[in-house]
Amino acid sequence: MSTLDKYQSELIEHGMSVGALKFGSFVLKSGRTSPYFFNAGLLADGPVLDTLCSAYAATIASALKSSPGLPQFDVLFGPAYKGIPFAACTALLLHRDHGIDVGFAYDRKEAKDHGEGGVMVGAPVKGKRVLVLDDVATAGTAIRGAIDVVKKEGGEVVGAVLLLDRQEVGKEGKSMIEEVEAVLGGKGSVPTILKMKHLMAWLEKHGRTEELTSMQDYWNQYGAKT
Ligand code: OMP
Repeated sequence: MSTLDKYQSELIEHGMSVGALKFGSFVLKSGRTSPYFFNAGLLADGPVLDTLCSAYAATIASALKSSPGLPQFDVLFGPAYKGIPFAACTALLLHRDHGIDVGFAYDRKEAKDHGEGGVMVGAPVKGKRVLVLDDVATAGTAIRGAIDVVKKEGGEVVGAVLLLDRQEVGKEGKSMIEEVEAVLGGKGSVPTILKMKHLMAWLEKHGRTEELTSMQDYWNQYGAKT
């Protein structure tokens, strides 16, 4: 069982207190029926944004120092809609708490056909090294979509940072995280704040046996075994 850092427990507990992390039965985008769901859109007050974006910033800062880890980057890209406030707050905290100064950018879901036009807002990504910041990844479809948006705009995606890696099988039948790392900078290019195993460790620590058993069953079916 994974060990939990204090900030990971805080994020899990804060997520549960605002209803963002729920246990039950949920049909996912991939069609899988999951015993839990993390709706990052509900991480929407000052204290929880502080907990979350401090964790994103610390995860990025630590991955930049690790080997294999994240290469240097110029722009943090938060895909619409949920990624937008998270990328903005994380860019601020990277500057304030870690002395790392980067731009931030996001896309529009519908391209603007007047004024400056286009789908991108914020720091230009063309010719820049970009780190994609996303919330939850299951089969990897959403994160790949975000990577494609940046590439189409001429940015070089050097890595991605996730709130939650659900540690599941990806679109190619391998571990989702390995599949995404393979299209980016290889091992270490997709650091994450939480993994499914951290949620299971939390459930075990708090004696929530029934939920833990459902999680284990789900992992046996869809978990990445590599
Ligand atoms: P994939 O595109 O399969 O990786 O699923 C990730 C997306 O599914 C996220 O961007 C969310 O839209 C949604 N999702 C969650 O937000 N939380 C979950 O716990 C699970 C999913 C999901 O549907 O898999």
